[in-house]
Amino acid sequence: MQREQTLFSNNQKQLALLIDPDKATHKLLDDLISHANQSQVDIILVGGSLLLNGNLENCIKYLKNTTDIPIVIFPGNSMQVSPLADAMLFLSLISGRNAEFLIGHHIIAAPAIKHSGISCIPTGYMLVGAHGTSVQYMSNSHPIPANKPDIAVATAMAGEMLGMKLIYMDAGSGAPNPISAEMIENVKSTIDIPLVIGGGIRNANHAKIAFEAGADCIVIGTVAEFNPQIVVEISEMKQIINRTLIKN
Ligand code: 1GP
Repeated sequence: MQREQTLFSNNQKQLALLIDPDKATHKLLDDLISHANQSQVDIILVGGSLLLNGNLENCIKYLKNTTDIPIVIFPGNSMQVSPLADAMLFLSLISGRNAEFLIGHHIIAAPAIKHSGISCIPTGYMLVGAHGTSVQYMSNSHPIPANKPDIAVATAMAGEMLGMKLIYMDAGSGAPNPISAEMIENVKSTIDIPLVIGGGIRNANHAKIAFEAGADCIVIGTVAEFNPQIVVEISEMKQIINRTLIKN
C-alpha cells in the first residue's frame, strides 16, 4: 500500500529512520524494515558521512523491494546521488564556513541530480553542539554551541531567507545529548518552514521533548541499529502527540 503523505510536512509530526548503508547488513535491514513497516515511520533517510563500501544503490534497491515508506537520500558528499530514491536532501551546511559544503559539492552534484530527475529538497543543515562527531570531522566545520540558541535562531532565519525549504538541526550521529528543547523552541518560533531534529535521540522521552518543543520531524539512527524495537516505541509516542494536536 502506498502511504499518502507529504515529505517533511509541518501539519503532522513525522518520524524519519536513518539507515547508514555502511552498517546495513541484510539482517539489520530486515530487522529495521520489519519494525518500520509495522509502525508509522514516515520517511527513511539513507546516507552517511563516509560510505566506504559503495553500498548506497544496493541499499536503496533492497529497501524499495521491502517497504513503501518513501526513501530520501541524506548525502554525506556529492557522490551520493541515485535515481532509485524518491527524493534527496540538497544540503547546505549553513552552520559552517566551509565553502565546499555551502556550494562546492552542490556544483559537482548538480548535473547528476538533474540527469537523474530525482526531486531535491533544499535544506539548511545545522550542526549543533557536540565536537568529535563524524559529520563535524568530515565537514571540517564548527558546530553551533549547544548553549547558544540565539546563533541557531539567526542561522535558521538566514537559511529560510535564502530559500531553504527545510531546516535540519543535527547534534550528529551518536551525539551524547540531543538538541535542547530551548534551542528547538527558539528556532521553531522564528521560521515557517518545517524543522527536522536529529542526533542523540535514544528513547521515546527524548522524542516527546523534541516534538513538544516544536520539531516537525525527528530522526533516529544509532539507537535503532542496536534496538530496532525502539522504532515502534518512538512511533507510538509520535502518534500520541499527533492525536493531541488534532484534539486541540
Ligand atoms: C544523524 O540525525 C541523525 O545525522 C541521527 O542521529 O544516529 O544519533 O540517531 P543518531
